[in-house]
Order: sequence, then C-alpha cells, then structure tokens
Amino acid sequence: MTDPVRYDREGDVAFLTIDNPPVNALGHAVRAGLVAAIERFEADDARIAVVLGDGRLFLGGADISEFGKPPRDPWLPEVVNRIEACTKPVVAAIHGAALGGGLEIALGCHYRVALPGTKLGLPEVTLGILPGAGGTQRTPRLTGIARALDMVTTGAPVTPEEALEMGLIDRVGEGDARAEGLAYATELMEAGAGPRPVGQLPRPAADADAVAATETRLAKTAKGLVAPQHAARAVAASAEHDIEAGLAEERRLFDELMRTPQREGLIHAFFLERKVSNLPEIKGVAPREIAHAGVIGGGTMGAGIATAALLSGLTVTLVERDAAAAETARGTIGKNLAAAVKRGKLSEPKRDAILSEALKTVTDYGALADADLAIEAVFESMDVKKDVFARLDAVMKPGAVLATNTSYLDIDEIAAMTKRPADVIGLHFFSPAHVMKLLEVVVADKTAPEVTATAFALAKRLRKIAVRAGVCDGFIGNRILSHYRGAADRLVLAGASPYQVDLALTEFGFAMGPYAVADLAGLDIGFMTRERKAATRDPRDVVPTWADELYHMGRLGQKTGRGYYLYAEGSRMGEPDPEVEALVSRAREAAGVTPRDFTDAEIVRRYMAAMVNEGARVVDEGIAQRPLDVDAVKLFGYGFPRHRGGPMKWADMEGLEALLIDIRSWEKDDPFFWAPAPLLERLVAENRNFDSLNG
Ligand code: 3H9
Repeated sequence: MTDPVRYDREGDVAFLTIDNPPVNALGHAVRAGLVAAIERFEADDARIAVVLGDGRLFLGGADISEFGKPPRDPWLPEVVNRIEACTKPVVAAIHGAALGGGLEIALGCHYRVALPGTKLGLPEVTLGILPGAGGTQRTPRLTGIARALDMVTTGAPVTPEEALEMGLIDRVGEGDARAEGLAYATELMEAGAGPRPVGQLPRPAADADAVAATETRLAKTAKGLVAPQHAARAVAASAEHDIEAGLAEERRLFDELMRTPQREGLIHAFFLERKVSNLPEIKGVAPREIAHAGVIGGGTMGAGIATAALLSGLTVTLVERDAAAAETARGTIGKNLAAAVKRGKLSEPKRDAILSEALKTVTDYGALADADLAIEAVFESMDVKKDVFARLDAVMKPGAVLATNTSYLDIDEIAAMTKRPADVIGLHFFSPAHVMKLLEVVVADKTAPEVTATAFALAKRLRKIAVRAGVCDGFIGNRILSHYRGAADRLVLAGASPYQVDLALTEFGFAMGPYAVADLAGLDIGFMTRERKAATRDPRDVVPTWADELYHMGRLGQKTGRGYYLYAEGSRMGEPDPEVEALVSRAREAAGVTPRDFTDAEIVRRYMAAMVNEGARVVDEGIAQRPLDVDAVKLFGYGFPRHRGGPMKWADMEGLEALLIDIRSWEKDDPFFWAPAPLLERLVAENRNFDSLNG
C-alpha cells in the first residue's frame, strides 16, 4: 500500500502530499499521516510546508464510509487544530475540489492558493451533518457571518474567484498545484511570513439580519430538515464565543446531527447514487458509440427526450406522423431549450446552433438509416409500438440500439417484432424528460449486455441516474406506485379524507401527496390505467369508484380547474372541495363501510408499508436487482424525500420485524392486499435487513 501522506522537500519547502484515491477522503490513515507529516516538518529544517492533494483533486472531505463506525483518533478537528498550531507556516495549494473536511484542512493551513475551476465548498448539510472540523467557526472569521451562512446552509460550492473576493483564500493561481504552492511558499519565505492561524483572528461581527434572512429562507427551502438549521446556529455561535467555545458548540451540534436518521438517510442516498450503476453484468463491457439519436414521437415525452439528447451534444432526428406534428415538436423543443437558456444552462448562440444544425424533424423513418439509437415515445399501445418497431427494424443499420420508452408494456413482446431482439431495450424516461433525473433501463430477456452498457453510458451522458429494471407491468417504479396508491385508496375508503392523506404524506416529506399528484398528472391517466387492468383485476381488489366518478364528471385535475381539489384560475395550489368528500362518503356507504378516523402516523405507516412490501416483491422477483435500486427509483423519479434514504432504507431504519407485525395485523382484515412479501418474512426470520442485500 502506498503512503497516504508523502513527505518530500524542494530546498526549504516541505511538501505534504495526500494520496488516497479516488477523492483523497480523510480516512483514518490520512489523518494520522497528516499529523505525523506536520510533526516531521516541525522537526526538520524546512522553513515552510505546502499541503497538496495527489490526483484530480485536493481533498473530497471526511471519509463518509467511516460515519456510524466507532471513531478513531486523531479526529479531523484535532488534525486541523494541529496544522493550525504548527510553529512554521503552512500553505494549502488547492486544485479540483476542497470539500467539507477538505476545505476545513485548508482553513487550518495559514495561507491558501487555489487553481481556477476548483470547487470550494462545505456540502455537509447535503449529508445531514454540518462542517465539524472548525468550518463553521473559521469560515465566518474570514468571510463574515452572511457569506458563511450561505455556504454552510446551502452546501453550494464557490469558485476560487468568489472565494478570493470573500476572503476565504489568498490568491488564485494557475497551472499546476505543486508549482503554484512552491512559488507562493517561496514568496512567503522571502517576505519572512510566519504562521497565520485563522482561529486566532477576532470573532466575526454578529449579523442578526443575515441570521434572520437565513431562517426565513430555510423555512421555505429546507422544511423538515435538521442539518441546515443546526449549521446556521453553529455559524451564528462564532460571533458569540471565542474559538474554543465556538468549536465546542460546533462539536455539540455536529454530534446531535450524527445521531439523526436524516443523516443516515442522506448518506445512504449519496452512496446509492453512485452504486446504482455498478452492475456485474456490464463490468468491462464496452458500450456502443452513440452520436446520432432518433426519437419517434414528438409529444411532451418525445420532445423532452430529444431536448435531453440535444443538450448532451447528440445529433437528433425526430420522426413524427406528418409535417404539422413535426413542426409542433420542433416548437416544443425550442421552448424547452429557451427555458435552458433562461436558467443559464445554455448560451443563445448554442441554442440557435442546436436548432439549426443538430435537430432534424422529419416524417420519414428512412432518415434514421444512419442513427446509432432510436427511442420510441409514441402512444402507449402494443399495436402502435409493434408497428413502430417493425419500421425501425427495416431501416436502422446493424448494431443500432432500438429503445422503447413504454412505461408498462411487455418489452419482450415488442422485441420479438424485430429480427434483432438483442438490440432492443427499454429506456423509461420520466416527464419532463429533460429535467427528471431518473432513467429506468429495462433489460428484456434477449437484450445483449453491450446494449445495457450502452444505455448506462447514455444515461451518464444525459446526466441521469440509470436504474436497471426487469420486465413486468410498470417495471420498478410504476408497479410499486400502483400498490401504494392502492393503500391510499383503501385508507380513503376506510375513512381518511384524501386531503388528510396528502397532508400526512407532505409532512412526512413528499413534495406532494398522491391525490395532488393525481390532479397534476390528470385523472384520465388513472382512469385509463384502471380500465386497462380491469380484465385481469382480482375481484378482491378495491376500486376507487369515486375517482371514476370524478373522471366522468370531467373533473380531470389541474387542467380542468377541478379534480380532487379546486383550482382558482391560473393557480396550481388547490383547495379541498366538500363535494369530493360527499362523493367519497357515498362510495363508503355503497361499499357498506363504516368510516373510522386515522392518525397521520397511521396513514404514513400503511402507505410506506405498502411501498416496502411491493418493493420487497420486486427485489425477490429480480425486477430490481437490489433494494437500493428500488430506493433510487423512488428518490429520483417519484419525489421520495431524500433525507429518508428511500423506502427500503426507511424500512431498515424502522425495523423490519415491527413492520411485518403491522402488515400481518392488517392482513387479518384485508388478506388480499396485505399478504406479506416472502422476502420480508425471510429477512425477519434470518434477522437481516434490506441493506444486507445491497452488496
Ligand atoms: C465532512 O467532510 C465532515 C467534516 O466536516 C467533519 C468531520 C468530523 N468519503 O462522486 P464520485 C467515493 S463530510 C468517502 O463518483 P466525482 C464515491 O462514493 C464530507 N467516499 O467522483 C465513489 O466511490 P465508488 C464532505 C467518497 O469525481 C468515489 O469516491 N464532502 C467521498 O464525480 C468517486 O466519487 C462531501 O460531501 C467521501 N467524502 O466527484 C463531498 N467522496 O467509486 C462528497 C466520494 O466506489 N463527494 N467518495 O462508487 C463528492 O461530492 C464527489 O465525490 C467529488 C468527486 C466532487 C469529491
């Protein structure tokens, strides 16, 4: 094993180079190595030290994988204090990124130079914690309270230029970090500069206005999250205490956060975002080259997919039925791109170039002859899709990938239409496709691993999170959705109002409850799904007859101004409607149900238990390969609150045994819906959790 902290000299300058790939995380060996290297520097005759990171960045922060394990000395705060207390000057030469504990190490150094393009940030709140190695006390001593509050409560990084302007660093260098560190250190030596500990600077002036503005902002943007509030309090404390007491207050708040389930959920989300594309079946498999993509169908979904592809630099040929539809699709893509320009994601000249050169809208499939990939996004009907695939099979070149964006149809059946089922795959985008992060990659029976690898590479290029799914009605996401929607309808039938259900779930952390979502999507969607499943529906299943009635009344949701909620002209915020409650009441009477009250906690528990129970089935059947794939789908495609980590992580944190006991108790009244998933029963019997299946 290589030394995690190397020590070498150039003349009077000592270099302490941290070498812990891939991101130089500050694990135990690095921390111990840094303290040893500082002591060696103090003991030898070097006059100044430069701290550097090897590889692509300076330091990625504390080693997150150590969280939750017993702490090992030296702790990061002690390492930072030790660097700061060094009797000779220490320079941080920063490139790539200095994040979290990485920036805190730099703040422990006496001088800081950063290369252009470096990200300097304290992203701890995104992991449910706060900067715990002095970041909340040293940052405001350099930048003032207001800027420090912004950095620690949003977690957003700043550029070296911004950092220089706010006093966080001393200069912006150029070229190579080691050369820049050497040049700066030499200058400092020549000027006779000594150590300059940030912790010894006077405490920052209190800034009640900035604190109040931050509280107001957090009440809106970070509702229900503990870490941003704690981080703000720690920064405010820097103006009230000397450095020792301020650091102690930071420690106290940090320790509190380390014990929260939010921290556990957010760190789970961090790792699963990276693990989800780690699939044995595509390890070492080279993806096919994709430069030119075809999109069939230019509705909202097709235009969104085309927009995402264009924004990633692909050439796109969009095929529509007729010239008018092709023109409409071009208009939609133009609007999507205009929105990207407005958000600063795209320049106007680039937008113009995309529209005039990279995008072709046509009516002839023949234009796809040299496309490397085609994504079909036409009407959800097996016959229509089969027709499209037969045409694609006829025109596309050998080796091209043929993808369908179906959200529930049998992809094996679609693939069988072609002479090349190995090239067929599902790419299930979520609307709006150029915005939503999730891409379900649906691998059919005959899909070649190379095609799966191509889909994952494409997702990366489109900046999406790809999750592998198997073929079944609804794949991972919609299949589980239809089950917990069923739980919500059962709650309503039994006595809860749709408004209470929505409120309980938004309090839990969902951006919207299921009935507000139904209004947004359109009640016709749910109605059509029920119609489609009617022929195969089990007679014991509950049908939300009130939802059918709303549909027949033309109450289709936001688009008609009325659905479950009433919407004032132009408003997306609905008001509850007593007429809907009366409708539900009549449905209960017709079903012979005596309504009862539910607590919000009971509502959440049943809704979540239904999600987990079906999630367990989906894993058991191999539709999702691991519980973390279910978590990823719900987090990135269905508005699941990130700080809860995903449904399967939530279940692990709640305890599987207690959840199974509840499910069994509900099974007595409704054995059809609440039959426990065999995987859940097995895990409880073996005293294991879902995470034990994540590998
Ligand atoms: C902290 O510092 C707390 C302190 O204030 C107080 C302590 C007392 N630890 O993202 P990538 C892994 S909290 C462990 O794909 P990129 C990652 O899982 C920390 N592992 O690369 C992946 O593993 P694998 C504050 C980490 O180039 C691999 O490295 N810091 C860590 O796209 C590559 O990662 C942060 O929150 C870590 N800190 O982006 C920064 N970071 O290959 C978190 C990454 O097995 N990190 N890994 O899948 C990042 O934002 C990005 O990783 C970074 C590189 C921008 C650094």
